[in-house]
Formats: sequence, structure tokens, C-alpha cells
Amino acid sequence: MNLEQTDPKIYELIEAEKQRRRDGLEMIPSENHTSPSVLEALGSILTDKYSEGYPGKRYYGGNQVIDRIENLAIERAKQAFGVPFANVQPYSGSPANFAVYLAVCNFGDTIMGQNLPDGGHISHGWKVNITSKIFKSVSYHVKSDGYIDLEEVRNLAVENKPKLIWCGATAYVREFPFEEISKIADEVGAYFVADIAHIAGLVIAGAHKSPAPFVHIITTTTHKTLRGPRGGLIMVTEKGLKKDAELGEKINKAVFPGGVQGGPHNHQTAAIAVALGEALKPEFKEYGKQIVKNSKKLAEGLMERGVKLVSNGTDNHMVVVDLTPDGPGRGVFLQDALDMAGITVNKNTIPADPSTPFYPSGVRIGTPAITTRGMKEKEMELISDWIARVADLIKNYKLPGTKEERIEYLKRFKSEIENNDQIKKIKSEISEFGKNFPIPAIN
Ligand code: DSN
Repeated sequence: MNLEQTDPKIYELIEAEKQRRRDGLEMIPSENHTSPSVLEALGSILTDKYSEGYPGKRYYGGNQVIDRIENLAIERAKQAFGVPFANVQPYSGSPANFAVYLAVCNFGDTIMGQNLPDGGHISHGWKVNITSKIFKSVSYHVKSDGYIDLEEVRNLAVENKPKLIWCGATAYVREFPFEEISKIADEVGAYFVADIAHIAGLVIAGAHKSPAPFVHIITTTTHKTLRGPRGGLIMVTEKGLKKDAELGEKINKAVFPGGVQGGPHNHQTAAIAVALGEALKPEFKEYGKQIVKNSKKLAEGLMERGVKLVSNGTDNHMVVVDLTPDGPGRGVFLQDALDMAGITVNKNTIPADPSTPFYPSGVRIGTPAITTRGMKEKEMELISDWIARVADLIKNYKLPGTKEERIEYLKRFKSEIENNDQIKKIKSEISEFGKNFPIPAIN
């Protein structure tokens, strides 16, 4: 019996999601399309097994095969990122980052990371996150040109003597200054951690500088540019082991039993191993480089058409549109209008955002998933034209001041945009265009 017969409701919903993807373009920078092989491992019987502990040291019997799978994932992670130690068990990025804190910090210590509205990640000490409640959190910012303010990083580090400094973000379009911040971290004796969740695939492909020579620890998710299942990795570098020879052991203990996780998700570990195996193939280097070429071309196309971008361009897989020339808090209009036209993006804060994270003033647009579908620079020209046309259509919508007004206004906005002939035309153009670029595991 298959799912179609045993649970037709869920089956139909999965089919509907497949159709949504076929009809549109996934351009959320943190998403991708996994291969059939990754999905086969993820959907395997490995999900049934308990295996708390690590290879050769488990709390459950019957883990002979699981040990071999986990060891394979570890070896591939070490090879892919050029590091001597890897833990492949974190359920995802935030639990991985939390384990790093547990391994090297005590509650009450000072930590430092990139401010969330400036593109930083919530788990790097943002005010609503537990990391700002159990640690003293200090945030650094980007300058008006969109680059990390290294002078501020140094001043804050010298003043606050953090135990740990993060470099990594969710909405940063420039190459991360790993080398420059490592000097500051060394000067104040801090652990320096790169969170490369967004750029992991680019690092493996050689399309972004590797943090390995400069940091002590690297964390990443596995489902963004790395194109694996949802999951996380924590790695210790040679530099990290020099600072503390026990660092790998401390990370392992922090992930389990010290942290927020129980049994490893073995189906996920196997799928991560498959994704890493794919990322070690020569064609992945081409893929990673094409992601960046596409992103740069998209940035050019948008700016030529009058769309303002944070930092006026990009070095990586994403661009961040700044919608403030027509008023604050307007990310939601472009996100929803593009959604209706068949392009999936997400509203996002911009540096020094005059609005809030729920009604931010920007939108992130990324090329990892459409590059997986085989799109190249020529297609970016078309896509930038569609995006610019939609951005033009929403120019006159302004975010009202109160919560009640916003709800009513957004309802009206959605119905007007849904019935807009231009949007309908773009939607049908995109759906026709997408047929030439099959999605692995769907078409
Ligand atoms: N939610 C992820 C992203 O979209 O960048 C970060 O955790």
C-alpha cells in the first residue's frame, strides 16, 4: 500500500505542493531542491532506529549499521570543509549553535554577533531569543554601504571582552570578513565561530572564501546552498584544536547528552551523507559558482530597472531589495505580490530598518534553487524583469500605522493584486517558462 491509498489527504497535499513549485520559482535564499537520492535516504527505514551516543559508544543495541552511516557522514563533512572534526547530529542550525554555546560558554558570559535587522541570525543573541537571556549579548552592525563595520566590531570586542564572537548571517550579501574578525577575536582571546548556514555550498564549491583557516568552530545547516535534507553540522578546525585540544569532545557532549537533543535522526544523517557525497563531486563546484554568477546578474538586472538593493549588489547567492524609497515596512507587499505572480521570496529587514521584523522594509531573493533547475545568466535577465515589473505595480501601497488598519489594508491589497491583469500575465509567463527547467525529484 502506498500513501495515495493509505492517506489520500496528505498525498494530495504533497502533490499540490509539487504543482505549486512546478508553476513558480523558489527564490527564498535559504531554500533549494534536493536530489531524488537525498530524498530516498531521508525517507528510508533508518528513521525507526534509536542510537543516542556516538559511533562505538551508544546507549542502544543494534547500531552496527548506523555507526557506519554516521562515520561516513563525518568523514565526508571533514573532507568537504577541510576540518579535523565534525559532529553531524544537530537537528538543524539553531540547535547546532546552541550546542556551541554549551561547549564553550558559561551562562552569563558575553557573546557577540551581527545585529538581526542588519542581517544577523536570531540565535546569535537577538533580543527575543533565549541566547540574549542567558548570555550578555552585544551586537555589531553593518555600515551604510552594507559591509560589516569592522571598526565597530573591534571597539565592541575590546570593550566587552566576549567569550565568543559569531560571523555569519541570514541576510548579508557581501563576502564574510573571516580573516579580519579572526584577528580581533585573537586579540581579545574569544572563540571565533563561523555560522556558514547560507554559504556552506558556496564554500565547498570555492565560490566563497573558506572560514576554516581563521575560526575555531564552524556551524552550518545542511539544507540551503549545500542542498541536503534539513539538518545541522558542527565542525572544529585545526585552529580550534590548537586553542583547545578537547574542543571536539566538548562539542559532542554538548550536542548529546548536554544539549537540547535526544536520539539522532539517522535518516537525516544518511541523507546528509548523500548530500555531502554529491557536494564532493566536480559538478557541484560548477553549481556553486553558477549560483553566484546568477545572483550577480540578477542584481545587475534589478538595479538597471530601478530596483534599489542593499549594498548595491552581491558577492554571494542573494540580493536584498530595499523598498524604503517608497516608504517603510513595505516588504510584505512585494513578497505577497511576487507570490501571486509565481516567485517565492521572503520579506526581510534591511540595515537600519525604519520598520519592524514582522513588517520589514526589504525582501530577500536568492538563486540556489533556480540554479539547481539549470537556469543561467540569460534566465536571470527575464526574472529580473518580472520582479521589477511587480515591484513597480506595488509602488503606491504604503503600510498604515496601526495594527487594525494594516489588517484591513493588506486584505484589500491582496484582493487587488490577485485580480491585477499584469500579475496574471506574469504568472502565466512564469509557469510556461518553468516547464523548460525541471525540478529534480518532482518532474
Ligand atoms: N530561517 C533561516 C533563513 O531563512 O535564513 C535562518 O534560520
